[in-house]
Amino acid sequence: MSVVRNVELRLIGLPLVRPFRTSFGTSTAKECIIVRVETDEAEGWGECVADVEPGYSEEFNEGAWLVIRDHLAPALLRADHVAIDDLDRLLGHVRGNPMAKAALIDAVVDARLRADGVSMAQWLGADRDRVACGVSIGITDTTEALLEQVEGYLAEGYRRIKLKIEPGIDAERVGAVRAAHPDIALSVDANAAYTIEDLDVFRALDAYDLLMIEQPLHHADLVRHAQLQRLVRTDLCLDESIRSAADAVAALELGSCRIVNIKQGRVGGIVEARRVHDVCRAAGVPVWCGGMLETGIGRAQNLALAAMQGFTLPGDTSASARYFLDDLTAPFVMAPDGTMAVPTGTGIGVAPRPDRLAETTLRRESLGKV
Ligand code: OSB
Ligand code: MG
Repeated sequence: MSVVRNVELRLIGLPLVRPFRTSFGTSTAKECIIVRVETDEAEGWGECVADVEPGYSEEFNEGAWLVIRDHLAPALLRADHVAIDDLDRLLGHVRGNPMAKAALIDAVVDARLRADGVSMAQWLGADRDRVACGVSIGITDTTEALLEQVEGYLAEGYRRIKLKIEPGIDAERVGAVRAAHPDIALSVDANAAYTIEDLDVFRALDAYDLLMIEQPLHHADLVRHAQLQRLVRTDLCLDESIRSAADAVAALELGSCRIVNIKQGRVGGIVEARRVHDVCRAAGVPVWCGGMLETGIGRAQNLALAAMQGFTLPGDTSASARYFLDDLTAPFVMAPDGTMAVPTGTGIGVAPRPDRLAETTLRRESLGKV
């Protein structure tokens, strides 16, 4: 148990090495909220995975900033003491907003673990010290440009290639990549851009021996996903649809997917992410660690999570260099065999480099004990 003395919010901006285009928009820079929590015992860091626009989910940076500043952080700053097991209760008066909650919860957990001298992977009971890495490739203007990126990432050692698709840029593109690379682990991610009316596209994708089709339909439509899963051979994987362990229970009971993408930031933090993992593992459903183009802070958390037993597929846990020329933390490097080391230091094992944090900070606000 500890006392939360200060919560500092920073909006930071980092240029991306290349634009990232999905079915819901294009990003040229990473802009996110970094939370620093100071307790009487230690400091902790968290990253909010929301973006500038509410395109992936309803959450977005400006909204998340207000929710954390005016509704979530005050609840922790008012409390006499805060333990990890208290977090759900202390923050439960705020509905939804899992990304905002995750940033704060992860920072508190990080501080707790640093004070206890335990790494996040240890705390999660993760036994792996390296994880297998995949890479997510944005929609490109041409098939040639896509093939070039695929070549480059394969040469670096990535163990799974995920292609973003959208209506009109799908089966043919995927077919071209599959023809060039008959044996690679390949998947696609639609970010909810299709409807059940697009069955022809999914039937066409069935021919390319994909590892999975990620989030084909609207996030709230578990029933249609179950219908689609019965109509295609390829495993469906849910990302946007799974915002809690309860969502995972519903999706698995309905048969809406056979694989789950776990993003701690999307489900409300590392504590809930662990519950999603446990639900899937008990059901024998493979999971993998998704990503939201995180800086080194979120990346460290993702690597600890991905080291858990149920994570049997390569994650979107790519190297810092895939996103940034100069990360917020020391760079995360992938070995030529396509694996990355799980941080071993206490808590998430990394912290922002003070100079890099200072030069990327766009706005800052400090909230003291009330
Ligand atoms: O749907 O998995 C997604 C990035 C931003 C928003 C949503 C998604 C993604 C990715 C990139 O696919 C994953 C990563 O490399 O961090
Ligand atoms: Mg996705």
